[in-house]
Amino acid sequence: MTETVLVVPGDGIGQEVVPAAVEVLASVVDLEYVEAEAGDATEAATGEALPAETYRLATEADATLFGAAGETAADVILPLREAVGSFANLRPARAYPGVDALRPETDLVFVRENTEGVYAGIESEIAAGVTTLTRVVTEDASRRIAEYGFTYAEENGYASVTVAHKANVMRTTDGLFLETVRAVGDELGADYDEALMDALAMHLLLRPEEYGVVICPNLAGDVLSDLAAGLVGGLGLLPSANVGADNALFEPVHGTAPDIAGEGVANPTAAILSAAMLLEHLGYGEEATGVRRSVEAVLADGPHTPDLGGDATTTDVTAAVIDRLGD
Ligand code: GGG
Repeated sequence: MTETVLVVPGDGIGQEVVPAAVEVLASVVDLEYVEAEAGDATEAATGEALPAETYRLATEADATLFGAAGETAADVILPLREAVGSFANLRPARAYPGVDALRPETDLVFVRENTEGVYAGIESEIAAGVTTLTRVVTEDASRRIAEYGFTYAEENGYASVTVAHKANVMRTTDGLFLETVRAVGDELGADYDEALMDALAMHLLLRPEEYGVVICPNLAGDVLSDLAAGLVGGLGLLPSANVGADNALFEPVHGTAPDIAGEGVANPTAAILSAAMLLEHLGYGEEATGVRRSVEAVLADGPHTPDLGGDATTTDVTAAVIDRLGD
């Protein structure tokens, strides 16, 4: 049976890097693609950022490849993650030979809680000039992300696991998160450290080699992974998987990059590496490894887009990745 992949490029450079990733996918496996709309431009044209049809297609597809959303991110990405039943957002951040990195020793994977925290979407204006936000943390979601994070570290050979939190200030919500992650760690006999997320930001910058898997609440995972992108050469390099029980959505960590959108010079690496994660999810492990190796070869030898100091276009880099698949 040919698996169906829903393709949602979204806005800005999503329109450039997602077709590039699909081109790479199409050159390694035979999949069926269904394209759907979402994002700022869709809202401007139809009044809805995420049409019901796009949501439905995401629930039915075997996997979704998403690009980026700008101002409508909360109306698009959060429901799409929910459509695939995602509870974990996996964001690997590693340095590559050939890419000028602030910290070449970086090899991190953020395992980010993907359903609640301050991204639960409960905000109000309770009076003129006074706004509130409700931070949701449940034992169930904390347990689920902890089990996923510890298991991921074990299965992927990461010796270091760190639990990021701010339980000294958000005593009730992060208190429950930390207590639950501790309980799971103890049940699994896992070895792990705990770190206050603000101090962790500094330590990741100074000594990333001391860290491996970082289990974190939703907002912390979003922020710390962007920090890690800065350690390895930029957001153009970070893929991600939004993992559910049996469905998943894959997207580059970067957003729409309006400053370069439409110029044809966006780095497709993050989207292509997200496509490699999608291949793995669909059971094409060998093909996923082939795509990763090819991306690594191109990062090592070029061509490079301007964010990595080169003058290549998105099309040049994509063609080079496809060309090196046979190496
Ligand atoms: N492809 C990622 C994207 O569109 N990022 C924009 C953004 O605001 N993301 C928030 C999140 O990942 O939770």
